[in-house]
Amino acid sequence: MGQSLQPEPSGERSGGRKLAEMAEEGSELERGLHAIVGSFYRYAEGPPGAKVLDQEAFQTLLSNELSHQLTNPEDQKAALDMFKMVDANNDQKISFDEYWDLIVEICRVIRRRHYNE
Ligand SMILES: [Ca+2]
Repeated sequence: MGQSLQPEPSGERSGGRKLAEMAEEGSELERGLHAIVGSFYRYAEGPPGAKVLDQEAFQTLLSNELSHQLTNPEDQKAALDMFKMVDANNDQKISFDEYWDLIVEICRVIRRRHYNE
């Protein structure tokens, strides 16, 4: 509440705690955006700047975080098909950009289902 959009003092930028606090205090949309990004990093592994989801991590994310959006998240074959579809460059890993494309697709489905557009 009452927070301005002024840049934070540089010393406080690096800490993840500030981000976590913002995620709790923000609007519904802001919290949702934090949840989208945070969900990827909760399951992704690898060096900073190159974190990815392997097939197992992707499947865990699907069943833990997206079970109501997908027809059959527990179905191994369906999850594998989904993995192949989302893995656009076919390197057997899901990058943040590929994950983002999945989120966009899910948003389109939500729009169709709930707003009939
Ligand atoms: Ca990939």
